[in-house]
Amino acid sequence: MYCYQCEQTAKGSGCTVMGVCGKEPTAAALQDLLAYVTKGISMYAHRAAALGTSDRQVDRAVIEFLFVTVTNVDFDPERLRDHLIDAAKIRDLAKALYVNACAKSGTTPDSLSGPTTWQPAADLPGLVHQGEEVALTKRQDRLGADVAGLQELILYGLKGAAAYADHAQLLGYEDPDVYATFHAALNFLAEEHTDQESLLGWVMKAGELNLTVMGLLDAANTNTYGHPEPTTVRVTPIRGKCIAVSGHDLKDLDELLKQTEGKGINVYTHGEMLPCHAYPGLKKYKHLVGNYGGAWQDQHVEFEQFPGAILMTTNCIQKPKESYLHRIFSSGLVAWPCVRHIGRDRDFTPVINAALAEPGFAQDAPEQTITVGFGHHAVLGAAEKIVNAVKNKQIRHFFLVGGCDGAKSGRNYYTAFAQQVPKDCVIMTLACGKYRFNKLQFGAIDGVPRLLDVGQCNDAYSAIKIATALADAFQCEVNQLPLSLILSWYEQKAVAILLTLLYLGIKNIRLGPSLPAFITPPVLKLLAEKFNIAPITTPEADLAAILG
Ligand code: FSO
Ligand code: SF4
Repeated sequence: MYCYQCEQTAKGSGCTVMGVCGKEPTAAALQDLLAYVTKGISMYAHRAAALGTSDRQVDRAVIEFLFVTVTNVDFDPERLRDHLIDAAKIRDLAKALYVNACAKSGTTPDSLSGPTTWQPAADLPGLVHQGEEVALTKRQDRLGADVAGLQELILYGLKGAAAYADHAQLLGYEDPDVYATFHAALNFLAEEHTDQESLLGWVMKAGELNLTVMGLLDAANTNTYGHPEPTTVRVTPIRGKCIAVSGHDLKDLDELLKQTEGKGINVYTHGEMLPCHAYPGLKKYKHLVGNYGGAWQDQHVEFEQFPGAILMTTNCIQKPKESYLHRIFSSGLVAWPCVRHIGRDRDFTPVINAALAEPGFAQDAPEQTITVGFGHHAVLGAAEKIVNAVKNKQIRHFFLVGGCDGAKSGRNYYTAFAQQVPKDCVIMTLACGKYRFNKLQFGAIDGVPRLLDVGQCNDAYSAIKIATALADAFQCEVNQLPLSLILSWYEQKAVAILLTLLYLGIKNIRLGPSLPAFITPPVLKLLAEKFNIAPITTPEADLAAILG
């Protein structure tokens, strides 16, 4: 196997024997094959779209197949095999769509090769072999590391955007143009273009696509559950039976809350579910009692100690320990061998029964709370106050300290950075990286909290809206605002967000804890020249450089 798509990749260069995330070579090969075949589906769908026809089943499947291959989503060879069998059927559907559209328009279908001609092997070892044949290393040998790295940069951006598109789709929000752009991008990758200019062009287009997708998801979330509002969340347990819900899927949480109502079970958010407490449509449930634990990488310890059932709705799942294997469940596209899966009907009865069979928390812990819910609607509602505070020099600078968390020790940087931000500066944060400092006390500046939790990683859209509105208020460019972005990345959703920021022309981003292995030195040089993107150094040096 060879995989370098996430930040924790082995030795900072690539996982070869086994994924640091727990991905085994079998699953890695099947994921490589799924990504390859998905490109083939899009080759047909892209051509069909050019002739004015599309198929929602094809569109949605492409999004799902990409999401399946995101880090920490699907580790189960059996489930991956099922996806591949589906992929062959979807590919045939896409082909028929294209051939029929050609017949209608009187054109001759292109004769396509590569991933369009794939036929699934009869068994799992055969599929694994097919996956090995299309491994990234083969492309690196054929096209060189720089070109392959740029292709992967685009692919990872698409994977991240697909995760967000899938969440929006689950709430009924779709956009045919978005699907068409996914197909066009995957077709571009399938055709293996090698010229740097067109590759960089698609890097930017992937960022633009993700911006549209995040906007769609923002509309989906806020139209379905209302605009997040500043909300106090309990972060210590209370007595009683319990379920912890992790991941990013609001609909799963909503359905679980409906099904647990009146059952004497307290529901806790975990990880990226924390911002859900701020949505009127979710906070209305009295038994959504609080947030449990920290970021995803602490789950081995925290899930072991949690005296109830656990539901993983999206990434990031880690190999469950024996001690809680009987009470952890997956839903959506998440899969781990031996972990019980909740189907598309969202019948959470097994989760509820597992929670009732566990002891629950024996007593209330002393109450501690934090405040969440500073999405664009809430922050822009206070825009005048914020703008005045800047004009009066009460607020000197804004920092967006956000992104993913992870296990690397270098991630302490983000805690130290937040702690060292001067008292006349405001910190906005989002995604799971915030657990490094979101329980510290930051106080307020004239009623404006110094720590504003904007939401999940997908709520980077909110941060962009806030920055753009501030730039409008000050009649300047976003790059001229007293705003600095200090980002932490882990998986491909963070890559998608980074590409969106680059597409928007945002400069001077500081990125850590390490730089992506798939960005080769020549490409990094290019990005550094164009966007002045730089690795984090030390909180002291970075703060001094930013604030002068
Ligand atoms: Fe974190 Fe995991 Fe939200 Fe990621 S839980 S690391 S960027 O999947 O998605 O921030
Ligand atoms: Fe390694 Fe990350 Fe790939 Fe997992 S997803 S195999 S940790 S590079």
